[in-house]
Amino acid sequence: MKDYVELRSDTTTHPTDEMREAMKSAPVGDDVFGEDPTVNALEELSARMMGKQAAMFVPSGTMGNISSLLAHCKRGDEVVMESECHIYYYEVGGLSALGGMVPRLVRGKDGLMDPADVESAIRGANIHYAPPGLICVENTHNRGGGTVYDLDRLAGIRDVAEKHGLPMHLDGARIFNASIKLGVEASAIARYFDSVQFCLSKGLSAPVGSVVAGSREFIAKARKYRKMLGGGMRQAGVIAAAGIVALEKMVARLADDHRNARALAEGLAVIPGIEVDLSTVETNIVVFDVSKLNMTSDEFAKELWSEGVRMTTRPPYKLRAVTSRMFEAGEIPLVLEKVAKISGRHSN
Ligand code: TLP
Repeated sequence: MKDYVELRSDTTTHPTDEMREAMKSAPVGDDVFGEDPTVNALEELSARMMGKQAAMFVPSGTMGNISSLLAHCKRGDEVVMESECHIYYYEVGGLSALGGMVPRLVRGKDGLMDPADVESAIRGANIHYAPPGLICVENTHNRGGGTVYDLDRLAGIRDVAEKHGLPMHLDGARIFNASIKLGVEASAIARYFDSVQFCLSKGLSAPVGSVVAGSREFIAKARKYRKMLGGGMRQAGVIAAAGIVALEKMVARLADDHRNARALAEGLAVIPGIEVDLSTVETNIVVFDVSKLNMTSDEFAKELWSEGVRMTTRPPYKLRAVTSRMFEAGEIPLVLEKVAKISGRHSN
């Protein structure tokens, strides 16, 4: 019996029994010497699934993104990205603090950038300007509400990148949610990018880890930065083993999370005082607004917590619920009941 309903993040997923078994028996070696057979197997599998030449296992999505940015850009380069993307919003300013890069922000619609806006953000050779070095895209877009770029839009951004001779990096922390939503392989999304970072530790349920994929030359460069950042791991096969199970066994089930998110969002949308933009609920993230109840997100989340339901806040007035293996369809009525109870308490 669970003590509470977990909707804070898909990062809370525990490893499956099969992952724990695989971790127990994984052959290992020193990965800094390139000698861990399980890490090597995970990297080969990842490269294949992304349609790239090579891949690198990293401890976190944040390290995957910063190693990639460092490998693409030099100090003073401008990086074009969406104004609420994770790299800008939640990665401690690493691109500027560690890499001397300048974010050039493009406002998207629910996190999705228009190719024309990306093009307008790329600045020319004027002596005053920081030179553009990279275009970053986040798919699915976390703060946008798990929204998905369709392939035409990605192709449009790729055309812009090619016209201006810029590489493209994908923060594909949830690329498999996007691929399930679009009904395509992850490689069909990754093909528009020079580098891709994706997380094993979110909906795919591995306990730790992300992967960066790209050309052999790019990955060799990124490995150097991973080492600089302290991410050179040793017998990492014990965690990579769970990553292999994640990729082989856990992708298709993300559709369950999407179904649960949709049902949850539709239920929330009819509760008085709760506002949900159902058009953004494409994958496993539901964002809703409580401002009509004259409550802040922190106040609402605190009451919800004491009712046994955990969500994260999007201050000042929004909350985020993320569905994952830690949440079951059978819990939806309970969540709706608790939200309705708080809404009833604060409606007048
Ligand atoms: N996102 C986490 C928090 O950091 C907000 C979450 O709960 O959603 N890119 C994207 C799009 C992400 O959503 C995240 C994690 C990362 C990168 C970073 O991954 P980690 O947490 O492994 O460094």
